[in-house]
Amino acid sequence: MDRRRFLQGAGIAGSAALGAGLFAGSEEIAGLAQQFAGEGNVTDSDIAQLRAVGETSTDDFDPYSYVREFNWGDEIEDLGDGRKRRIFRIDALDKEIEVAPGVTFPAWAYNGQVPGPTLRANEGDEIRVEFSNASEHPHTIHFHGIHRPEMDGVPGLGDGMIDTGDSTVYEFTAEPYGTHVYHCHSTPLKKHVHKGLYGMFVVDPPGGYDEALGEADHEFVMVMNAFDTDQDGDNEIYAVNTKAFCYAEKPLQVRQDDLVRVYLANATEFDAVNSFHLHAHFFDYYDTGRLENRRTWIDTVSQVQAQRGILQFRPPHEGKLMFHAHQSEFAELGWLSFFDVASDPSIDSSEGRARSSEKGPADSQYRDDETAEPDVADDVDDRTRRAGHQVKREAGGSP
Ligand SMILES: [Cu+2]
Repeated sequence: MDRRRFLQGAGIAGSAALGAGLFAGSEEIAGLAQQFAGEGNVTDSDIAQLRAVGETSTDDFDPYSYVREFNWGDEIEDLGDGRKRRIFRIDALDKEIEVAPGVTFPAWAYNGQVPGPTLRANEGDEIRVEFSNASEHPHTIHFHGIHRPEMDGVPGLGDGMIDTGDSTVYEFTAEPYGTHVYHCHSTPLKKHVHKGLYGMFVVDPPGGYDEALGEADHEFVMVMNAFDTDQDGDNEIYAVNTKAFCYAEKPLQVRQDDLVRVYLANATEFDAVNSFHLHAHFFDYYDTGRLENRRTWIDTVSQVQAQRGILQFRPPHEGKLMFHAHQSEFAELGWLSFFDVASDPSIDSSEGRARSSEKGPADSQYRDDETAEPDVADDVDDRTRRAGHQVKREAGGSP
């Protein structure tokens, strides 16, 4: 079915004046984006043009919580040498989820959510994942990282595919550090991933990402995903974190000059590539979350399926800061969002910190100074601040 006709049929309206289905066309996006970038004076009706009609439901899954949540272990044991054993309990189940207002998708979900919970550990921690399958189909959990083959969560190795009602345990050391993903590896693979069985697995470097990259004011998890709601092998809805346009409807709150860190992954099936484009500013990117895989000062990054990395920047201006897939079609079909940058320091942006640092690197003694690269953090900090101040001076009209 034609994607736009589908969306019109689904009752998602866009800018009537522009005659588009769900969303303003790409030229209009550019025009609005320019306006947003230059003025920071976006009105509510401007924003309304850039999202689905109807309200994002948070009953089945709350993308506003998910984006800041890290699970450091459902149970944590101290191994006595500075490391922890982190025990995660994950089940798979079948669940209907809402991917846009009024549009549902029959998902298979880890712990009843798509994406699954963001698991987090320090490099060297022992990981124990207790997996049980309450779904009607056989599933696995395949973790990216270094581990023995029988812990790989693929058919034919170890316990292989876990049947309905069965369970297994995956045990491995959290290595190497980086931003990883986990997903089901049952066959047919494409279907099992597309149905929603994926999530992020963040392994901090020695000392933690804050020590390596500077103390973040916000850590956001963003999984780019898409849904084939009419089962024709092509996606109808695109998003970060499942709900089309959710962060356009309710932008992510940050403050001017805050250090924003985004853990980004691509879980999109059926399309070879997805991307993240930030408006009106540039960022540093660390592919796979590795400090040595650094690309400095870019504004667009592409990821193939399962590719992931860290984006980091400090917004220099107050106002709405747009970000979206630079595949215009994906943006029009739901993968478009905003940061709302406030200049008011009284706005509390500490929630993300409180959640992300809980049980985190601060309570770990596990360090390996030879691999720590604190210089990167200073460098990033200096450069982002310099750039911000430079832009501010230009905006103020002084030489
Ligand atoms: Cu599966």
